[in-house]
This record gives sequence, structure tokens and C-alpha cells, in this order.
Amino acid sequence: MGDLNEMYRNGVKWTREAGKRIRDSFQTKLTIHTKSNADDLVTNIDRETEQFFIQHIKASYPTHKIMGEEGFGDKLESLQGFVWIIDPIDGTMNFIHQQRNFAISVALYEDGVGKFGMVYDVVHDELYHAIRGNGAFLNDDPIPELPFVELNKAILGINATWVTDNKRIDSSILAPLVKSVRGTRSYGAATLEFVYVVTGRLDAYISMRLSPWDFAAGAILIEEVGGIVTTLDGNSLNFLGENTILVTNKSLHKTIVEDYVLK
Ligand code: 2AM
Ligand code: CA
Ligand code: CA
Ligand code: CA
Repeated sequence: MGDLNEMYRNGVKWTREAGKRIRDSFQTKLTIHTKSNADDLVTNIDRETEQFFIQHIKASYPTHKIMGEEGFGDKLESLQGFVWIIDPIDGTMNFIHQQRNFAISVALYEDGVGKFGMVYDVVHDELYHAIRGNGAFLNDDPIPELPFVELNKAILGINATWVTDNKRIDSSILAPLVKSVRGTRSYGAATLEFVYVVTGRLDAYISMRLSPWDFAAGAILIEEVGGIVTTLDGNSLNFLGENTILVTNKSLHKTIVEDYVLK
């Protein structure tokens, strides 16, 4: 059993190696499959990247469990023990169509408590990372605490789907919020939208449908800069299923939940 710092250094090393493999894959032909619907995509590179992590983790830490989006890890019914939560490519549609705006997300939890998390913007070679309690970093630079921001000066990350007719939320709930903020942006990669809130490029990010591998690393990072992540109605996250998500600074969290979502 290695110590936590060693696990973290290995996590960083494997993530950077996986990123290099993905950059090299741009020279090769992609195989694209669909999952739950015609727009829900996965490639051979998503699958190979998840398997790359599983091989390394199992070889170094045979007792650890792995939760990965593409299903090559363990079937988990609890978060007991050490659990690595991995999204091998977050933003697969961007990866396929744009060859940018995607990331690798890796987090380690112990008995349900986040120990470290990293989000790697592969194309820009930018690693956002944090060990709980030690602050968040972008490559070698510390990321400062989030400032106070007023709603009418805030930039909100949100997919347009959630303000049109959809099956997860009435379109009338988030439309007033969209009108109140200074502007909205949509990047199509939840883990990057999380770290944009961490670095203050966005002031809040909302999604109606994220899974643990989409937010496990980001949840650790946001707390290191004094931010907060909950479900859209302000409750704590479920790490064994899908969630709505609101990630923001402390000043905007209360306003968004109380004056818009629960109003
Ligand atoms: P993915 O690329 O790893 O699938 C797209 O707006 C963002 O939502 C991406 O981060 C995407 O992650 C995530 N997402 C979560 N669940 C999804 C789903 N069922 N279909 C499409 N994107 C999903
Ligand atoms: Ca996916
Ligand atoms: Ca994802
Ligand atoms: Ca993914």
C-alpha cells in the first residue's frame, strides 16, 4: 500500500501519459460508436484510455476499486475503501468534431471522501489539480480563492437544452436566470466547465444530468478555492447515480437556489 502522495504522483503521471496517447491518436483513424442515442458517442480512444488507467491502477493498487464511464472498471454499490473515479475523455463530441475542448478527469475517494482530483485539458497541456486541504493548482501555479461576484456581472455556463423544452426541467425555471446574468457560455465538457468556475472564467455552471465521473475531480477542486457544488436545488451529490449540478462561488449559490430554482 503506497501513501496518498505516491497515489497522487502516479495519478498525475498516468493522466499526462494518457493525454500524450490521445494527442498521438489524432494521426490515426477514429472508430465511433453510439450509446444511449444517436448523439451519445464513444470512440475506441475513450475505451483504450479507460483501460490504460485500469491496467496501471490495478497493477499498483490491486485492492482499489475503479468507477469509469465506459464500464471497464468495477460495478460499485458503495464508495467504501479507495475508489478511483475516471472519465477517460470528457467532451467526446468535442474530441470527435473539434479535436479540442475535451479533458481527462481522475479523482481518488476514500470511504466517500475526496482525497485528490485532476482535470487535464489535453490539447492545451493544462493540468488542474488538488490534494484536499492543500489548495488548487493549474500546472505549477496556485489558483486563488474565488472573489465575490454579483449576479448581473456573472457569466453562467449552461447548455441551451436546459432553457428549451426538455424532459428534465421546465424551460421557465432557468430562463429568468439566463436573462439576469451578464452572459452565458457552453463548452460541451462538464469537467472543463467545472475548472473554468474554479479559475473564475465562469462564475457558475449548471447541468441537469451529470454522473460521478463528470464531477468527482471538479468537486474536490472547487472546494479548494472556496466554491461550492450541490444539486441544482442545493442538496448534496449522489456519487452512485446521475445528478443535477450547480457549481459556483458562495455568494451566487444562495441567490441562484433561493431566488431562481426554488422560487
Ligand atoms: P462525456 O463527453 O464524457 O459523455 C456535454 O454537455 C457534457 O455532458 C459532457 O461533459 C458529457 O460527458 C456530459 N454528459 C453526461 N451525461 C451525458 C449523456 N447522457 N449524454 C451526453 N453527454 C453527457
Ligand atoms: Ca459519454
Ligand atoms: Ca463526461
Ligand atoms: Ca466520457
